Amino acid sequence: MNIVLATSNQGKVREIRETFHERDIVAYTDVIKGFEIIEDGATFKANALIKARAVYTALGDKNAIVIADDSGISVDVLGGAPGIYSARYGGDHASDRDNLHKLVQALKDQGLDTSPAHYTAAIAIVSQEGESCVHGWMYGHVTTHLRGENGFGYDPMFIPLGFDKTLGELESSIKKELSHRSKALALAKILIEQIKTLRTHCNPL
Ligand code: ITT
Repeated sequence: MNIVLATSNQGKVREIRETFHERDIVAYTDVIKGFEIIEDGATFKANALIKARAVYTALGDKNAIVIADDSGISVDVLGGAPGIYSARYGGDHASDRDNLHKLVQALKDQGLDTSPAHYTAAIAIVSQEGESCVHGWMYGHVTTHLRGENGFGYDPMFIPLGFDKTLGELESSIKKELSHRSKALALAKILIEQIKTLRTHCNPL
């Protein structure tokens, strides 16, 4: 079973691989040359489907099952920003660090050092059986006091509900239990199992 991840974000690749425990799960850039995908959808779902479709088409392998993750952080006092623009918040070619510091500054500009916030992940699955998309969320708050090196992206400023440490400080096993991505992947796994069952027991479409 070829499960291909339509992402070039190594943080996502690591977390998705840990969840699936599958050896035959590969990043698409390990199979074909990476290419730019224009994420011009208006929602996480639309952008996840855009990425999964683009990679499924580029692979040219009809048996592939392509998974894409579109995700981001939404901060209440900023009206939900950066949301779907999380990867580009600090500019078109911004690094994770640039984005993080821009968000810290945006909070400080409001005279605040914390706000309720949440992460969203939309996971799209594209295969010859069709297209689907599932979601997961993680609630908590953001702080301007960056702490820890674990995780990636905005994790050093995000404190999950019920905790007093950032995802940068918490063990990766805790993030795995709580995260938006883990919740969406749990649903995605069910759909992938159905595809596997269909392929094992039914005639090819
Ligand atoms: P791909 O499109 O290649 O998958 P990307 O990094 O551009 O990679 P997105 O467009 O989905 O992915 O942007 C997600 C942004 O949200 C990016 O800045 C991440 O750092 C951030 N993000 C998403 N999930 C996160 C998580 O679990 N922890 C920290 N930051 C996260």
